[in-house]
Amino acid sequence: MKSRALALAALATLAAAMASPAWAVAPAPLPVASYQLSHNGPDFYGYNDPGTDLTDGVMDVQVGGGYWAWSPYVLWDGVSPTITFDLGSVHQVDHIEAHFLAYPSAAVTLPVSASVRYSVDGVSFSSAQVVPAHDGLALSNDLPVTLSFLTPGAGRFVELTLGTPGRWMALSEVQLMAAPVPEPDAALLMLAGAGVLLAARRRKA
Ligand SMILES: [Ca+2]
Repeated sequence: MKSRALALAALATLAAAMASPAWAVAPAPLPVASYQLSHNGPDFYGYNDPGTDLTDGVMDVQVGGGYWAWSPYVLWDGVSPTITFDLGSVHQVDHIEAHFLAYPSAAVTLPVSASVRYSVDGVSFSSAQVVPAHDGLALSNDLPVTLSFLTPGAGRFVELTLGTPGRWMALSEVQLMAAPVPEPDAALLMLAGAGVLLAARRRKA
């Protein structure tokens, strides 16, 4: 009796979830095969990038002011770097999330703009979508800041250019977020699974 009540409760929850118009897969980061930098960071204190810093999942680390503690970040001083990501195959990108650290007393702030272009073949790129990076955000020292750039497009290659604030920028991770897609198949599969479970419990009882 108890298991039947549980199964019915599970079915009711499923039905409620399916009735919701928001039944869709939340945007998730697309796996990046590799990326290239137009400018790598300075080659001291780990300010540069061995080639994996921006996609290794390590982000929003606080540094406590120690030079070596900045090594999860790629730092640029007075340049506007272009980062070209290779997704391995063509994907639809909804928006881009870039994880920075602010440290205003050390002249580490945020980019003033982001410019994004897409390409299928890595040769011919779409025209640039330029967005302001932030809107007068109040910064404090050792503050992780995630900036979200709404620059949707499709391509295998995604080129992101960060407009320099004039001095330092510190970037730990870039996430290319997939466009959300409805997945009715997953809901049907779950419902079928619940039905099988309910039938099995009925046979047992
Ligand atoms: Ca990282």
